[in-house]
Amino acid sequence: PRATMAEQHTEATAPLPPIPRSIHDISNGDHILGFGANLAEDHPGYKDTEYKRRRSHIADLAKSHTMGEPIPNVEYSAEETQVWGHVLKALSDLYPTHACKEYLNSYPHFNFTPDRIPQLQELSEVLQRTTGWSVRPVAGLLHPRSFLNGLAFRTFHSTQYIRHGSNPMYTPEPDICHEILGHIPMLADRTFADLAYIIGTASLGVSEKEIWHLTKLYWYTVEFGTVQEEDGVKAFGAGLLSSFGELKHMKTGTDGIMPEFMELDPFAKLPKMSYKDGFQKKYFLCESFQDAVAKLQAYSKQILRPEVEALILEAKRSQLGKML
Ligand code: NLE
Ligand code: FE2
Repeated sequence: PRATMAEQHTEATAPLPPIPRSIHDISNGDHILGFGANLAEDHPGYKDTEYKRRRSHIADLAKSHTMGEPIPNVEYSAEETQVWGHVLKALSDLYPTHACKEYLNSYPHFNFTPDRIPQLQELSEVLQRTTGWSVRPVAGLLHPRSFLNGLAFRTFHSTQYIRHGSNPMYTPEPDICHEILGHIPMLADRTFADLAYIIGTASLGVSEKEIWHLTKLYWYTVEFGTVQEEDGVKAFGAGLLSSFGELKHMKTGTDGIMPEFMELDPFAKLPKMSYKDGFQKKYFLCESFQDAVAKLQAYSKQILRPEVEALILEAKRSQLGKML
């Protein structure tokens, strides 16, 4: 629906928010949208007091972290490690046929094993060496503006707790399995990392309405994107790559019903995202990452604030300076 005159008026006159200049201008603890330790009634861990205690301990660890310091280690229990091992084993059977080339290419760098949950600090170090990205721990689902803004500073906000053991093949919220198996290997790929960076820079200092559209673009690419390869549709979105149930659903459907695939048009109105009601009904299918990057860049050009453009140039120059 089109905005009413009153809404258009507010949108046009509301002052735009300040532009963060560094990752230190973005908080990882002030804007948690839930999924911290306060679990909703329909969460599988709602009645599990031990699970809730763990979540709040791990959330506190994340809040205690200062950017630039090493990320606190989490001593995962045997039970938690078992959940990870279970998820990893199930997914690694699907990856060769369901994951995109870039994922399969990066995956071996990480040496994931079922008997140990990797620590964010070591993963962040691998990313710094490959694409220059960093991981920052976060207590729960961050406000979209803070989260997207982080991408502009090549920083990925990551949860550290693990999903409840009662449903390891699908969880509606991000958890350590989702971050590590879904996002980390993709962020080690240059073109994909660029795609996330473009969404990030586009989000700096823009209106709420624009943040909402960018969140959807992020959702349909970084979280649930698919790409056409010679031998079929493959997943590159982290929400697919970390869920055995949804990854299978993408390829073969559920109860005889196949999901829909649509071409990505960043300028079009994007479908509603499903958060809690299970698998996505529509996936965006990209020709290639390069193509997706070009499309997102064209969109970003339209909304990028001039101050941000200057900031990007400055960042590029100082990077070049470091390399020379
Ligand atoms: N559904 C995903 C999983 O089970 O790993 C998590 C998605 C988070 C946006
Ligand atoms: Fe995610």
